[in-house]
Amino acid sequence: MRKIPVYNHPAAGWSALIQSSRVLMDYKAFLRGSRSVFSSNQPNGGFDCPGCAWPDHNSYKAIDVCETGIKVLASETTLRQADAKFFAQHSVTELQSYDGHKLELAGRLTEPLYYDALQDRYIPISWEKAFSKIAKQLHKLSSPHEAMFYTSGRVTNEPAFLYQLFVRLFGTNNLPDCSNMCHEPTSVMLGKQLGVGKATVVLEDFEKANLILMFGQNPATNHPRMLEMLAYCHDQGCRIISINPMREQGLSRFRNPQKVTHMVAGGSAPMVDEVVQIQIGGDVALLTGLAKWLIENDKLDTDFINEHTSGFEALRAWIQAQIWEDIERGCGIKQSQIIELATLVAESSATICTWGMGITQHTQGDDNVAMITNLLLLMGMIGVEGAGASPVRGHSNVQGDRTMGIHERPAKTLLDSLQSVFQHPMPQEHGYDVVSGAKAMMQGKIKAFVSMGGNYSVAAPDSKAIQQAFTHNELNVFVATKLNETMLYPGQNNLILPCLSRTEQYITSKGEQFATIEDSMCQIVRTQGSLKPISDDLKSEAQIVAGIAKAYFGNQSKIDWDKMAEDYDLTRDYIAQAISGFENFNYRIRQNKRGFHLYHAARHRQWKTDSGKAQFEVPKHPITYVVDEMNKANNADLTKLQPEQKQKIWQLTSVRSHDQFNTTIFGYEDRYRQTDRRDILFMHPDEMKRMNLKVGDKVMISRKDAEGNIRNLGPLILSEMDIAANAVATYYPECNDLMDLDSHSTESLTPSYKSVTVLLEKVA
Ligand SMILES: Nc1nc2c(c(=O)[nH]1)N[C@H]1C(S)=C(S)[C@@H](COP(=O)(O)OP(=O)(O)OC[C@H]3O[C@@H](n4cnc5c(=O)[nH]c(N)nc54)[C@H](O)[C@@H]3O)O[C@H]1N2
Ligand SMILES: Nc1nc2c(c(=O)[nH]1)N[C@H]1C(S)=C(S)[C@@H](COP(=O)(O)OP(=O)(O)OC[C@H]3O[C@@H](n4cnc5c(=O)[nH]c(N)nc54)[C@H](O)[C@@H]3O)O[C@H]1N2
Ligand SMILES: [Mo]
Repeated sequence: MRKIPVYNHPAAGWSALIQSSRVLMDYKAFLRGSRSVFSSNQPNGGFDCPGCAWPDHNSYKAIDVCETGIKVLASETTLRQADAKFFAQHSVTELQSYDGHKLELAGRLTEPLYYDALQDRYIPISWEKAFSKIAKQLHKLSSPHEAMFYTSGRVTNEPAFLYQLFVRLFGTNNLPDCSNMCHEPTSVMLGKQLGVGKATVVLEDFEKANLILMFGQNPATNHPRMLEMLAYCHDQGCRIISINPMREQGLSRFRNPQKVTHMVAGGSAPMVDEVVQIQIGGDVALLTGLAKWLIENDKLDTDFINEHTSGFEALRAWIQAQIWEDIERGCGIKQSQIIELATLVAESSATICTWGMGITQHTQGDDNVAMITNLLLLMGMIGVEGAGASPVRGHSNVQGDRTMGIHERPAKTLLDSLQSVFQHPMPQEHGYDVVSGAKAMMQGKIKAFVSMGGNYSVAAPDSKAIQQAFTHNELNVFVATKLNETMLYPGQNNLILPCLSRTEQYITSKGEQFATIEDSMCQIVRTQGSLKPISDDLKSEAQIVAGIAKAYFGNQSKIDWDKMAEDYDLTRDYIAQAISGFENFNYRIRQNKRGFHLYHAARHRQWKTDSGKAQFEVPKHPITYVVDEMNKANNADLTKLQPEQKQKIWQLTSVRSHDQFNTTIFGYEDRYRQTDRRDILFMHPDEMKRMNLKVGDKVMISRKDAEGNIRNLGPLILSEMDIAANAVATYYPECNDLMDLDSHSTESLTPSYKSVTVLLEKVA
């Protein structure tokens, strides 16, 4: 086997700091940015980093921030301005030709804008006129269900609560959000199996774990602050296993910016003991193998199973019916290696399973989460110290937005509660999620689109078709900090409403306001910006919701929207009444600088499920699902082909680079994967050799979508990567036109971004 060149500088450490200050310089944000870095994620006020949702560590360090956080901050605190002058110089047609990075460099939005079709430009409009235009268009709709209100997970709790309240009083549950594309399988399956769709662990559990199984996650790039915790766990003797088709370089060594010995003496800590290099989409098969061995060797926590669970017999029967040959074929891992791993699970008294997008973004994403939860239940690993389920969320407040009621399929209890607090009937019928909403827009059933942050068309599959659909809408509204592609496909009325960012001060008639977020482990913490806003013409997201609500309802609304937007204490008092777990919100958020932990029944072995017990779930797809799909596409059984014959069909996954935050592209480099461009296709060198390909070759990839249409992506440049055989990877979001809206997980409807079967062809 050929050796793959590895990134041999430890993750984080000096190179990360140098890299981040380069970004700060690039963004002309150094002064604003470096000031904000030092006040982020600090226990004594400051703001919660708008990067990822990993919790703040308790150790009160000088900086609890990371390279990604610094880039996100630089992007937010930049002095570059996409102002009226910028939009006068650039037509929308011209801006359509910009890539994500070039749009990002345009800078912060500074004043409200509307699209003038004659000039093909966005031009300034007053806030008042903007609100009344929106209200007029919303009134024109023949039903509130013709409007859709998207949210991206950076929005803090208080404005999120006001936003969902406005949308429901307007009359619809059309509240898709970025969760639909992210951890929805987690929320759905943990909800079904444990009664709470959230992590059962807190940060301190990591310190007590002796085995961490990390499924489909790349924390070195996406949750760098998690590395510090992993390095600590590793130091304590905890075993850390990464289950991933890619050997992610950032995980092999880590230099801790908080440790003088690491930074000065050049030390570093290894982090991952072993990589189980699974086939894409092979997690259910691997987990089935683990469960099979544990069941057959009497390694289960039978007391826990008897007392606390339901559905064990059905799961056991299903698992026993699975044969090792299918298990190996389904995950690409040998039985002996699976048994080694199962032995570690059996010996561990405290196991945590963490997971990311490598688990959720599959057709069988719900099954993946169900099998992880099943494993934890088999071993009695819920509700004990040092153990549990740790889905790691992406956006910094994606979990909180859901708790605040941003949900297209709201629980009856939430609607009843809102109804009683606000003395107004709430819409009962389920609304559109990201996938069904995009389809509805294409069919003309949605005529108005409002987004609270995010970049809907680019983040979702079938981007170009969604962008076309936008051009037919009667109204498109974007509440945002930065310009992005979705704003560039105008329909009849289009407005960009610029908002304050999290790093900026929010001062109202009631004084300086702080907001709150919920991290990935259910901790509610406060966040307060300290920078002077980039422009005097910005409003907070809450003020924008209030402006739209007042313009729409006129004096018919019993709610004093302005008062709630200007006084977050008042909003928090309503949240305390309407949302379970937030009793005495204003008091508790001030009691402790680290905020408070939301009550999580499953942590206490109370099961708010249909059966009243923790629930085992039998997977809905065969464990060889992905291999079968590839075989179907190849029209032959791959395993029976000679290696040189099985050349054309690949399983494609999409990943994030070190220089991006979702659709925001900071630059073209991906430090740990050693590339400096984004039109890349990663492949194992052995596979390249087998296929007569070499690094630098150009390839096109294509696939047949559910409707039988051929979709293409490329040309892409081949690059080496230690990745499983049959697997190739490229960067999100540029690949999203290859993806279609019909491939998604069963119940949670999350697009299958992490496994699509593709054909590969070399081009000149
Ligand atoms: N710097 C940076 N940080 C971010 C973001 C960002 O874009 N940039 N985005 C934020 C958001 S919203 C999110 S959701 C998180 C995402 O954080 P991650 O979940 O770490 O995201 P991805 O880069 O999509 O990569 C997931 C991993 O899954 C692996 N994988 C792919 N297919 C499979 C499979 O079938 N099985 C298994 N076991 N693994 C598989 C890939 O090799 C990759 O290592 O990060 C957040 N933080
Ligand atoms: N192929 C593929 N596709 C994917 C994924 C994948 O792994 N592969 N991952 C999916 C995942 S996990 C996610 S979460 C989605 C992300 O989908 P989104 O959340 O929709 O996308 P972002 O790129 O995070 O949104 C960035 C935009 O948000 C706005 N913004 C930034 N900060 C603020 C703020 O403070 N307030 C407001 N109002 N606006 C702000 C800016 O205008 C910026 O352009 O993408 C999904 N798409
Ligand atoms: Mo995400």
